[in-house]
Amino acid sequence: MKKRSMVMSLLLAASLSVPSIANAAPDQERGQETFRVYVESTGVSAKSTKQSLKKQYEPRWELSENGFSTEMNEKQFNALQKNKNIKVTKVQEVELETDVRASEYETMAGEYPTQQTPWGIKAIYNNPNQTTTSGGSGVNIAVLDTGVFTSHYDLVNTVEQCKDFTQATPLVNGACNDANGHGTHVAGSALADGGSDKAGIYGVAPDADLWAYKVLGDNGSGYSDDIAAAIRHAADQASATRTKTVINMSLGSAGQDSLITNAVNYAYSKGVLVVAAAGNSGPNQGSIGYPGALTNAIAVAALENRQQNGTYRVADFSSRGYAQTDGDYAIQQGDVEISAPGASIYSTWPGGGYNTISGTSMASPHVAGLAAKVWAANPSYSHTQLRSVLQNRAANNDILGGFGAGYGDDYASGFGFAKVN
Ligand SMILES: [Ca+2]
Ligand SMILES: [Ca+2]
Ligand SMILES: [Ca+2]
Repeated sequence: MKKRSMVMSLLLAASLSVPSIANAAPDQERGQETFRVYVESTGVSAKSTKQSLKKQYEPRWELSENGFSTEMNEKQFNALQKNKNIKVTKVQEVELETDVRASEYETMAGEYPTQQTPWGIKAIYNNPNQTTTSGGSGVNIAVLDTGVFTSHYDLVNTVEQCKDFTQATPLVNGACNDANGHGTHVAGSALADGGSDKAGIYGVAPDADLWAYKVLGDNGSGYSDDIAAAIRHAADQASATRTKTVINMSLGSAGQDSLITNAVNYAYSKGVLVVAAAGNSGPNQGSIGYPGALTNAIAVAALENRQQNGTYRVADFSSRGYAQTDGDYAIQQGDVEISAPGASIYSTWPGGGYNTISGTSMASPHVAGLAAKVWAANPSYSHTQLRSVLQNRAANNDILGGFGAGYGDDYASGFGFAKVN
C-alpha cells in the first residue's frame, strides 16, 4: 500500500501520546468517593437556596434557572435528600452506540484508504459510481462524541471548533482529543473531504464545518450534564454566529434523561436540527434509546449493505420503535424516523488511518451530513422544513427489508432511506 507522505508519521506519533487524566479524584477514604449530581432548589426562596448551595458545592454546569451539576459524596447526597426545598438526583451515564471493538478492517495510518467513497456514501448518493462528494458549505455539524482526531488528513480542513466538555475544568476550548476512535469515525462519515490531495475518504457533506465537541470519555461513556451543556453550547454558538447547525449524537441510553431532554428542546427552539442514533438494542419493539426517541430528535436506524425484498435491509442490532405507529407517517416519542447506512462502515480513524465498524452510530452522521447538504442548497429552509424534506425523501425510498420492516412507514426503518438524489 502506497504511503501518504512523511507527515503521517508525525500524526501517528501525536496520536500515541497518552492523554493526561485531569484532576483524578483525591478522595480515597471509604464513602468519600464523589459522584456527579444535579441539584435543584425549589420553593419561594429557591434563588437564595441556590446561592448558598453554590458556596458549598462548586457548580459544573448551570442547566436550569435554579439548578446546577456538581460532585459530592454519599453522605452529602443523603443529607441534601432530606431537605424538602432541594431536589438532588444522580447524573445519568450515557454511552456511544457502537461496539468499537467490533472493527472488521483497518487501514493503518500513512496509507491511502482502500475506498474513497464507501458503500454508504454511494448508497446515499444513489450512485454506485460516485467517486467524490460535495455540499454542506456554511452549515455546521456539531459532532457530540468521544472527540475527533482533528489532524486527520481528511478532516483537518473541515474543523472549525474543537471543545472538550468532559474535563474537571468544564469547556476546554481547543481540545477534543479522541483516544477511542468513535468520534473520528462518525465525523468522517458526515464530512470528510478527501484531504488536500483529494486522495482520501469522503463523507456526505465535505464542505460543512465540523464542531468537534468531546462529551464522552475515551471509554465511550459520559455524563448527561456534559452532553446537555454541549447541546446548549452548540445552540448558543449557532445563534451567536447566525449560522445553521446540525447536531449529531451517536450516543444514547435506554432511559430518558431530563437534562438532555431539556437541552434538545432548547436547541430545537433555537432552530438547530438534532439527529441521533436509534440505538443498538434491536430487533425487538420498543428497544429505541434516548435521545433519539425524543420528538425533537431525528432517530436514525442502521441499514446493512444487503438487499432483502428489493431494498436495503435494517440491521438486526438497530433499535426499533413501536409497531402501533406503523403507517401513520407522524413522529411521536419513541419513533424511528429515518434509515441510513450503518453496518460495515469504513471511515476515518485516529492516527490518520481508517477503520470499518458498525452501529446506528454510523447511520446517524450519514443523515446529519445529508441534512447539512440539503440545508446549504436551500438556505431559506427552517429546521422544521428541512426535517420535512428529509422525511419526504425517506418516504420516497421505502425500506422493506429487515425484522419489522414493511410497506410504508414502519417501526424498524421509519419513513425510509433519505438520499441525496
Ligand atoms: Ca425522535
Ligand atoms: Ca410511525
Ligand atoms: Ca417501510
